[in-house]
Amino acid sequence: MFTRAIVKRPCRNMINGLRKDKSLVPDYKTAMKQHDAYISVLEKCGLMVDILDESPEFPDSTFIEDTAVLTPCCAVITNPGTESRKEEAKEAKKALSKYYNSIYSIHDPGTLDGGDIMITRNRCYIGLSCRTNQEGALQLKQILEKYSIESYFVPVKKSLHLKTSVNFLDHNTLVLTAEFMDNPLFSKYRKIFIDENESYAANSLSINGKVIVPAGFLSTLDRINHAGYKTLVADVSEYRKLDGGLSCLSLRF
Ligand code: CIR
Repeated sequence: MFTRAIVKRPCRNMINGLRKDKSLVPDYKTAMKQHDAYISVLEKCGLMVDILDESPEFPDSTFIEDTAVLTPCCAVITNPGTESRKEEAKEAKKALSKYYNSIYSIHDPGTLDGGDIMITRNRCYIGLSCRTNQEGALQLKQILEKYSIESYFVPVKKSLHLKTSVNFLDHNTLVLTAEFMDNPLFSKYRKIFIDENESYAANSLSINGKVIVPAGFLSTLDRINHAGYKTLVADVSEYRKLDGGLSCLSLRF
């Protein structure tokens, strides 16, 4: 069970955020409305939400998931794998020190983004991506070993992050795209396959028995409902323009 979440307000400077497709420009006002609605959905899942103020100097800082990895036993502050985002992690440390006694950090030459970390009941899958390198993954593995959490490294070739394309729901189930469908590391899970044209919805977010699905992906919504989950929908179209999904907008613990 999760009881809390931390989110961070987007800033007007989000239009300068990192993204693959520079022709897509988020609308700040719409993004703010979507952020309010996202917070309400987290509250509907039973979470108390801390809201951090915007940081205009960091256009991508609303994607707070990338700055920390949270487990019931400890928090790990990341070392984001892109220069413009490194400083964001400092604020995460401050915000989490209220709630965690054991806080670790990933250090250079290791880099790691929270979007590459998928935690199931007692396992941690670490995506080796353009943001998370082998050294960062090894540092996290060593920290989590102290808490009997086993780590598995997953090469990520097509997606920005691991959780762009695979996410853990309760009941031993993954939602995933073709990129990971046949990966032997995931063979023991029940799988909900996400079609290529809805691949963005592989970043659906499971919280306390409910699954939040991004708005506009009806086939995925149907499949998750059919698999027996209660679903909620949140529109995050403006964050999608910056290659961010539902999970990146919060830290949950
Ligand atoms: C970035 O490229 O870092 C941001 N524009 C998007 C980060 C998305 N984060 C995530 O998927 N965990």
